[in-house]
Amino acid sequence: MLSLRTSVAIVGAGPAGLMLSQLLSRAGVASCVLERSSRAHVENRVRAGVLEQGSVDVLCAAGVGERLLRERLVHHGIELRFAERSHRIDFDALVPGSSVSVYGQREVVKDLISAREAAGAVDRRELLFDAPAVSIEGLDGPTPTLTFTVGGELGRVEADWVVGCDGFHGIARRSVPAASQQVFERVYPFAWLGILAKVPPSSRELIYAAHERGFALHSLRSPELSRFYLQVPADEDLGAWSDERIWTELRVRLETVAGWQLASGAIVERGLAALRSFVVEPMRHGRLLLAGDAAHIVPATGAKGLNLALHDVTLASQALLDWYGSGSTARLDAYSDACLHRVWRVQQFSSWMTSLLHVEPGASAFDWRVQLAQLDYVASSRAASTTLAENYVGLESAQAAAPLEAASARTPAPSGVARSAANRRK
Ligand code: RFL
Ligand code: PHB
Repeated sequence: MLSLRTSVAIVGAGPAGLMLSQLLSRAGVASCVLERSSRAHVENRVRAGVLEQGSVDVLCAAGVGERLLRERLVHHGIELRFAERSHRIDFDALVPGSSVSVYGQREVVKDLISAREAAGAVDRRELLFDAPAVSIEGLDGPTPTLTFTVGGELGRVEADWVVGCDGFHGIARRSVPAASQQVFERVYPFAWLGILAKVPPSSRELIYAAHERGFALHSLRSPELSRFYLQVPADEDLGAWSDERIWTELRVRLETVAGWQLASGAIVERGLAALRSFVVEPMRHGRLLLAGDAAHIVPATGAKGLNLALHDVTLASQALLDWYGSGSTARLDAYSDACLHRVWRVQQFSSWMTSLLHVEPGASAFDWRVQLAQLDYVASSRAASTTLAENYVGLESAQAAAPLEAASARTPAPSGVARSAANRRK
């Protein structure tokens, strides 16, 4: 049996787990990350694409921003397309100075793994791939223990703290008795078929299109790579979608504005993703913290999951560093509430964006007219456009960009990050 001892044992090397280990390591706290899949698998998963400025800032502060700042595409707006109309949500005009960055989650993960590797984490067995955690014990005592397998061998890690960053299907959340958790969930009756295509984007900004046949999204990855999504039924068979059928359906839903044409190209990756809203409360149990998709899922329409995961681990690292620095448990005690405050705000925005843009199966002609009226309101009212813009760019960005004279009238910042920054200034 392989026996390891560390300060913080982290389950999962997605963006949450990797970022937490990076933040702890830069502050001199040791961690051990166990990842079920291979490094190649983790580095090649195609997922999120949109980073809030707050996420860019934390990645830069963690020393992994160099390639991000060089290669990201900075976007100052998105396009809403519906009823043969196109409407731009102009972030700059609505939330002065705000923007989002288009940079693939796969690149964020590669950057984090490179940084951990350069710091010697792989050589020192502080980052293990192909090492699924199989059980977590002793959460109520001072030395929780993780059991895992690697290369057919059994291993154990003893730690002071365990952080479950193992996504929706991981074991961390399940290692807590069901009676100690409250679960809130909504599963949507539709899914997304996503493709990555070798074709220059047909638009400079993301296009969110509501169409009677279902939602479509034109996103981007680079000047040569485009990302697209189509709303499909929840039980859709990917095999039923030939390349030709995908491009035809994208054209039907996106080419609704006079003169605009969609360029097609080779599809290099495709997959189906369920849409789900999920929250588990609380996000801490004794010596276990949950972070990212292990604790909450938002439907991808609002582009928020990765941003929320980075926010959680920023708070988790601050709380753990306080504990290692001064023994204070104040931020550990506040961790769950501080995360959940933002999680519920983002749940509200993401489910609102989803209902605004998708067609519910069985929706009537009346429902569709009401949906179009709501889209028309979002497009024509500055207040409604601003609501969308400030949620999309991230609430902190919106508050940071607000005029100074409004600052004193502002209610206290809702997130734990903002709160803890204020505490430090006192
Ligand atoms: P992850 O990325 O799921 O990583 C969890 C890791 O844990 C590992 N694991 C285990 N390891 C060891 N032992 C075990 N027993 C384990 N069980 C699981 C897994 O192998 C995995 O490596 O969770 P994390 O780190 O919390 O990150 C969350 C994000 O991945 C997720 O929220 C985003 O991808 C969501 N998302 C988007 N978020 C955005 O902010 N902006 C977007 O534009 C955006 N677009 C998207 C998205 C998610 C999508 N899909 C596929 C669900 C678009 C899509 C289509
Ligand atoms: C993506 O590029 O993968 C993406 C962009 C915006 C979303 C969801 C996914 O809302």
